[in-house]
Amino acid sequence: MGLLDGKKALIFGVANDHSIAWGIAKALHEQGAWVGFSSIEMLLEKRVRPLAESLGSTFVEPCDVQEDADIERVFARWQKEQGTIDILVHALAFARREDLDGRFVDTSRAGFMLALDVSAYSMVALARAAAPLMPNGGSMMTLSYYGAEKVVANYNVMGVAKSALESSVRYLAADLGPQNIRVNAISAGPIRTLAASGIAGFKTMYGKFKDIAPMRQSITIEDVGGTAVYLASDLSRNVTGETVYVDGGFNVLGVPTPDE
Ligand code: NAD
Ligand code: 0WE
Repeated sequence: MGLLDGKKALIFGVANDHSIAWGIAKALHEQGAWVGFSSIEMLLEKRVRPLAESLGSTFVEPCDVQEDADIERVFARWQKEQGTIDILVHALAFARREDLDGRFVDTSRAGFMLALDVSAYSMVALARAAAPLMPNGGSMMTLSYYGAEKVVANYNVMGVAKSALESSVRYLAADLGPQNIRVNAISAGPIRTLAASGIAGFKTMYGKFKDIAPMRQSITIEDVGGTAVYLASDLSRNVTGETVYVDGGFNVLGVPTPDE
């Protein structure tokens, strides 16, 4: 008996077994959901297909979220093979590396547009494509980060993109609520994933996080998976438009008091 027995989930953003999307996929599957995957083509055969197969899934479809035709193809295949969707997971982001360093004021027009297109608009596009496949309602979720609301050194244009993403979640929730579709964001604390590796300042921030966050431990993809199960399941009925923090309480701190 799982919390998600009989439900079908489509998950965007698995790059490897460190991905937050993978932590969510495992958790949803553990509760009885059937899971399908979409990722950028490059990663598909080597990384994503073996992971999908380990959960008994054959739905693995490439998609660059900057391409409308790609998005259309993924949902067309899903409709043909699975019919409906119960759970949509958006766990992807991208900004130019040079924009995650130095001063935000130096962000170029092209860099700003790229970050907002991939990291925020794509949620709107996926929600619009998924909603017609949710005739009996559903749950959509995306991943955000604290840099959306407060300045985090070097997060720069990604912070602006996450602000737009969290705001988009509220507007999507208002639009889709009447169709019994809920839309929420999970704001996760720092996790060592591919997207976090080699980023200026991530390592130091990641190291300090454990000493400062109220729960005094690092955040794992399994932690995020637990909240994803809650948001995907009926336990969170009537919860929509929210940003739920999985950050060990970091965001509630004003003046942190680390241990001696
Ligand atoms: P990850 O590298 O495992 O996943 C990022 C994914 O984005 C990859 O699968 C990548 O292929 C995909 N992607 C990038 N551009 C794309 C495009 N044009 N089309 C389709 N897919 C594209 O890293 P992650 O940390 O698991 O990131 C997942 C989400 O979690 C992101 O939204 C990220 O901002 C968010 N997040 C991460 C952390 C962290 O510390 N790692 C914290 C909070 C939120
Ligand atoms: O959202 C993110 C990272 C998203 C991301 C990562 C990369 C790395 C490679 C977006 N675009 C790119 N582009 C690349 O070329 N996080 C929440 C993780 C993260 O990134 C930071 C952080 C944290 C935390 C960047 C600066 C400071 C803190």
